[in-house]
Amino acid sequence: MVTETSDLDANKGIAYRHLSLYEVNTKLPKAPGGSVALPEGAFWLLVTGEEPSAEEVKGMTEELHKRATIPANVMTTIDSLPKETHPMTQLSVAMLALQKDSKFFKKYQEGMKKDDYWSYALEDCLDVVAKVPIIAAKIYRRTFHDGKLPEYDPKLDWAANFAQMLGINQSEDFKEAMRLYLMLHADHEGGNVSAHATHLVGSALSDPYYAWAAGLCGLAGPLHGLANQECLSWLLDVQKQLGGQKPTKERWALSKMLVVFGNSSHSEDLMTDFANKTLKEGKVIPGFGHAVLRNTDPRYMLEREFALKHCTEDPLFQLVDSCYQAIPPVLLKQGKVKNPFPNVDAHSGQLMHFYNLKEQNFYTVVFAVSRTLGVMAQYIWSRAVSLPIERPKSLPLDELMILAKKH
Ligand code: NMX
Ligand code: MLT
Repeated sequence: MVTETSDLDANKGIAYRHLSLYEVNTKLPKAPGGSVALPEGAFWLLVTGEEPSAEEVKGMTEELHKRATIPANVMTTIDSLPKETHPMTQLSVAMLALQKDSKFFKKYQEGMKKDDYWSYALEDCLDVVAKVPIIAAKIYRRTFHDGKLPEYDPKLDWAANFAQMLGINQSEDFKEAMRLYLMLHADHEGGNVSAHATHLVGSALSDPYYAWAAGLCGLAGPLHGLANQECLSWLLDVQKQLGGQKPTKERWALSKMLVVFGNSSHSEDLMTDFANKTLKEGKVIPGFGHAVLRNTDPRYMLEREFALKHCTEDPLFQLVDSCYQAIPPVLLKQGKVKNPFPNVDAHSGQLMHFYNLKEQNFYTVVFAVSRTLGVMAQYIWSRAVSLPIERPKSLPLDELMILAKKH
């Protein structure tokens, strides 16, 4: 596949336009007083290939504010869904409801020239990026709270406004955690399930709304975006096994020492037991392993660094930290996993939970808000360089066997 926006190295992790996530986080403009790169700056980088100035990021934020309106019929469509509908389903439905206003679709019907595809794709993609956090907040408020949606605040940046619209935590720290989260989940090259699905559907010249609705359905799978929800449930189950007792500092220190020093009493370690039990039940340990990465995910490491600054006392962070030490040896021992190390989903849930975003069913929607940046940047480029319809040849098994024998 050809993907302009980012490239995943098995050991070093994702690079946005050849900049590692650490470089992105250091070099790109921050919110006043903040220390985390603004996600709309990452979007600028992904789309243009150039590092934006503070002025350019401010311009991008303002551009998104101008487009941040949701037609009443889309809100009504969301409200017509039963509240217990999974938030990812609500988001996919909302994306299709927004499609009515696609500029790409309209222009195509009017006979748009091929050379103009990219510019109407850009229009739609900016609209989608601007609207998705409001839709996500709306889904959150109606599903888990009183349905009242806090006012949109155009004085805030894209991520901070999303954080405040969730209506659960107005602290600067939560806004900063949200900026980090949305910056680092933005893109993971073209082959991951949601980006690939978006690309595939877009290659039929379905507009960005149709394409991202397809991608969202892929992101909703437990081996992909849903893993952060699953991972937090898994961690909370471990916590429950502790008998509801708050783990003492000493307990965690001991647990880490046992692992670090390769103590043979591993099997007594709760995490190890729990991990083994999960494997015996034929399940995967969510948040560990990766189809491409062969090392700890740098997104995990950036979230860990943030947590070390902001929430080392959180029992759930201590649990995540113990898993970081305890689970790779269990997976290595099992012998079939190509990458026993944690991916980003092993940490994200803890951060959200710490800032009072505790409804796990919503976590994949937060991932989706961020990933909108990457898949939309990819869509613009796919139309700009006229990538063809994606239509791989398939073969029945017997023909493949014949081919294999020939080689
Ligand atoms: N726990 C248990 N078994 C695992 C795990 C894990 N975390 N990861 C891989 N395996 C198994 C895998 O199921 C396969 O088993 P089998 O041969 O019986 O089919 C075997 O190890 C080899 O798999 P790999 O080649 O290492 O991994 P693959 O590329 O097939 O899958 C994932 C990659 C990410 C789907 C897999 O590692 C996994 O299921 N991880 C847990 C779910 C998860 O964290 N997903 C999130 C990915 C990141 N994201 O944000 O989307
Ligand atoms: C992602 O961020 O999309 C995941 O790590 C999955 C992948 O890259 O395959």
